Amino acid sequence: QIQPVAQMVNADAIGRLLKPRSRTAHKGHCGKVLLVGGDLGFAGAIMLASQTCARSGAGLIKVMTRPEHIPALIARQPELMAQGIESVHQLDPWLKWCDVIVMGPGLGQSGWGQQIWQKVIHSDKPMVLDADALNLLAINVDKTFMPDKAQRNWVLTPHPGEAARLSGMSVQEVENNRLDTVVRLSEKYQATVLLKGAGTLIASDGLLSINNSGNPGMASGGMGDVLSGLIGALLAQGLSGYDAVCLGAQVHGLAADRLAAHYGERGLLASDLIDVIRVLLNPEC
Ligand code: NPW
Ligand code: AMP
Ligand code: MG
Repeated sequence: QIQPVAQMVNADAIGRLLKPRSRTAHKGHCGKVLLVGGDLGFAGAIMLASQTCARSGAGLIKVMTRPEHIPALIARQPELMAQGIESVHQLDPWLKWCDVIVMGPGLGQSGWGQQIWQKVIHSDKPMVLDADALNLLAINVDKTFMPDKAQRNWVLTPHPGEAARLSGMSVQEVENNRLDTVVRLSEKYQATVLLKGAGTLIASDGLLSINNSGNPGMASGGMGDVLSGLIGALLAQGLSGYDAVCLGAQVHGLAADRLAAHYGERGLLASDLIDVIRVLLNPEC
């Protein structure tokens, strides 16, 4: 099979894909995002995704997580509408309300996470699936659930470990066949797929890109959670899955590159990226 030729994503994508807001914009026009995740022990993952989503320009953000995390979440970012999930039925009105869903950061794979996953995965809204939402997809997809083609406005953002679970290969096999893996996953799930790591690859319906930004300072916990919130915000602002993922990967890596240039790679934290992402998404400043 002939592989498509990979295009390079570069910083030109920012000005090309992000248009200035209309003078009459209001919060309802800038995208409503529902973020779901954060099992016990993983509050930070859903916080990072939600905060990044807010700083990346989404108009309204609803975060649904473990009830225990709500006070910390609101204390850190009061603009978020945060609610604890005690019953999956609480998700119903918000699944209708939102324009875009981000599911997975810190979701876990316990009964709590599994029940939520089973509910949310049937939504027909554009959806970023990351972290445990991918692990649960890998477990469930062949047995119980495969969405209709028409529903597949999905973005999958696996690291090589998650890609290995999704494809039934070892991590080493994924790393030795990165290009082939990302294309196959995109075909298998009829989705836009971003395969993380140095030289992040993005595949979608015959399109293939490689991202040139980012550095080894990003090898620290929470970086992927920031990326999922960023991509969710870009989707909510009207970008296609492929554009949102290419732009998101570029900006995510560029933010890390700017910080590494000032402070070095060692000790770079995912939360450091958030304010820099905001600056990069406003190139007129
Ligand atoms: P190895 O053996 O280490 O080389 P998991 P996770 C492999 C949440 N988080 N290249 C790795 O391989 C997430 O959102 C919460 C190659 C190992 O086999 C998830 O919900 C945080 N291999 C949950 O934790 C901050 C790679 O994959 C496996 C690879 C679990 O997510 C952290 C490890 O991956 C985290 O985001 C790479 N680049 N990356 C918080 N503050 O709340 C990974 N592997 O088992 O999917 O664990 O990614 O930490
Ligand atoms: P996750 O493993 O989900 O936390 O995601 C890690 C994020 O950091 C992904 O976007 C990776 O592409 C990025 N990343 C990690 N290590 C590197 C590296 N050495 N070079 C470039 N990007 C990296
Ligand atoms: Mg991750």
